[in-house]
Amino acid sequence: MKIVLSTLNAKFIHSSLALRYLRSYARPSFPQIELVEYTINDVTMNLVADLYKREPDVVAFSCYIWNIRETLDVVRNLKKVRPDLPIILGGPEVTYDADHWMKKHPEIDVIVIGEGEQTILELLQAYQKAKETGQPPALRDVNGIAYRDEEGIVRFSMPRAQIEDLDSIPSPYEDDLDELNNRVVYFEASRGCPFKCQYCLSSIEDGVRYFSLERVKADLLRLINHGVKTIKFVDRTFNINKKYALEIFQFLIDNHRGTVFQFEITADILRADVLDFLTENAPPGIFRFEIGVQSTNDETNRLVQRIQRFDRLSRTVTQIKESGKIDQHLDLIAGLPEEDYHSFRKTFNDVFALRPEELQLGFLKMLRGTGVRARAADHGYVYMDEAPYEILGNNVLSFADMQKIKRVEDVLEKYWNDHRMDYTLEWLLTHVFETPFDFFQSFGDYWENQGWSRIGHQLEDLFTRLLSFLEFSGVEGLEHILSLMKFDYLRNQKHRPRKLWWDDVLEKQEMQQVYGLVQQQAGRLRHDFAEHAATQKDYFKHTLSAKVSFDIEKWIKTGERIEGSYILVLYYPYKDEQGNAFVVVEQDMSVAH
Ligand code: B12
Ligand code: SF4
Repeated sequence: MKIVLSTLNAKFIHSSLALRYLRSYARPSFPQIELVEYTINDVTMNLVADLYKREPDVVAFSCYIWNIRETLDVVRNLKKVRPDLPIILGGPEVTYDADHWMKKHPEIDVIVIGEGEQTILELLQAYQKAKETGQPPALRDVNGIAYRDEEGIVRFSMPRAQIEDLDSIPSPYEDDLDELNNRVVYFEASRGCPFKCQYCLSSIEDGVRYFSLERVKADLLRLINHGVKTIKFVDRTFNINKKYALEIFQFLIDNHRGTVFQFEITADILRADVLDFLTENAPPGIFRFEIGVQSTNDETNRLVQRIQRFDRLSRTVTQIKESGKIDQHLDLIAGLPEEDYHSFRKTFNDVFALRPEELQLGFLKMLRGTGVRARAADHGYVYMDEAPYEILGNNVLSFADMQKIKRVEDVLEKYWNDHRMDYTLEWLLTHVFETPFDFFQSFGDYWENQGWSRIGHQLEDLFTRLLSFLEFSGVEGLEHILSLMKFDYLRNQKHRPRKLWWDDVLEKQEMQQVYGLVQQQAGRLRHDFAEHAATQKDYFKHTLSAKVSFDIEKWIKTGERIEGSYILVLYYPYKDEQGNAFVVVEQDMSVAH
């Protein structure tokens, strides 16, 4: 029997862990099982044609919030050309409202509810038997599904118990590793979450189950040895079991070979000894933590049953940040119960104060099966009927407020999360605007008013647009801000930039004078810079100069701001770990310092 397991990933870079489990579980009985991954950007007709060509006896799709619409398009058309083909759906998006999906979409034959490994195996056996005997498949006997009886009425079989021993599922990463080249690999060490956050699907399952450490280590080693670049652990709260987490951290520290590992952790329960261990031993750039903060409003957290100690979370995030070894990505959700615009502004500022490398601002989605969706009326929620079920407002947050917050998100992504101008932003956020949120809000509003959200941008545009906003806002000390913008622009590029976006570029004669001064300073330059400053030709090929209004070099080293007419000289090329070397000289042609 030929079986096709398929899904539409959010982007090409992603891969489906669920399908790999299903395949490894069913393959001993069904060697002719094929796994086919598409993306949601593929054209429906191409997918239908590709699936048709494979001539499957059964096809099954893995369904999530990001692909349900496109999957149903494929399913509808596939059924038209292959009315005999049994179509099975599974995954979190169809698990919690199977009745709704079955009734609305007659082309679906079966929906698998919850964990899929044992269920798909039994289903395939039922179809195999049906094929052999010419009888209809005995779906009623397969636990954990919704199906149609002979009259076409939607029925539910007995619920399926969870798999107790996760090690009984063969590894999804035993072979076929070439399929994962250039992809993010998702990895599970455990299933389930002990917490009950009411907006999250992981709150519904009970208990946490673990794969054995031997199994986890063997799988990780195989992936590392294969050269996988990024492994993302999908464990809901990786650090829930301290001993288990520590052993995996230690194993990865000993064996990482440059692979990057991402974890979702709960920062306020990360124990002090684990934290000390990580900040001392983690190799820089190898681990990355995702930390859901969502809200710092106590009443909101109480309403969604989220237990969180923000003071502890802050201490953890700060200690990790100070170690400089692990990048942190913090998440917020706008639109949670009783969090109005002002409360969200506070949440944002509380979290921004920790200066995470990345801050992601999401909007509440009313996922099928969650508590917030069941009690949506209590807080006056209105939301999209179709996936992704994003809210359009509630009793304390209007649609207009949400649009305002989206404008914050837009510039936050472009400016903070992209780290294009860290020095400039830090200055603006600490010296110029009342709070970080206010900066992102007013800049986001300006961006929208200028119509920039409808057009693309190049790197220089990010600078000229910020400058235009700052001029419009009449901020004080613009010359210093402009100096930092020039510095950020020049220091972040691997190659000597061709385009300069400011007006006061140096004249040729000025540049020659600066060259003379830099040359005299050879002793305090990085050695490759000093070497290239030896001849004028090399020097001009490898440097770029800009006028600045204070001695940025001294300011970075000592925090002292000495104002005057200075020239900043950036040296290219960029050196990994060290970036671009630079020096500042005084424009009256005596050397700064
Ligand atoms: C990886 C991931 C992503 C990736 C997508 C990867 C991809 N392939 O394209 C990215 C980062 C893009 C992503 C984004 C989002 N995600 Co996400 N994501 C996950 C995550 C962390 C892992 C999924 C996974 O592999 N799990 C492990 C597998 C083994 O478990 P499983 O998927 O549940 O599969 C089992 C069963 O469901 C079943 N099963 C699954 N498929 C099938 C198919 C068949 C045929 C059968 C029989 C059974 C079956 O069997 C499997 C094995 O037992 C989960 C959380 C989690 N830990 O599961 C959230 C999760 C899937 N995401 C979720 C959400 C809400 C989002 C976002 C909307 C978040 C946001 N930004 O607001 C976005 C959507 C983006 C968009 N474009 O719209 C929700 C799911 C909502 C839903 N109904 O689908 C989850 C569950 C998080 C949560 N706890 O609430 N996500
Ligand atoms: S949000 Fe995180 S901690 Fe809360 S239930 Fe979901 S996975 Fe668990």
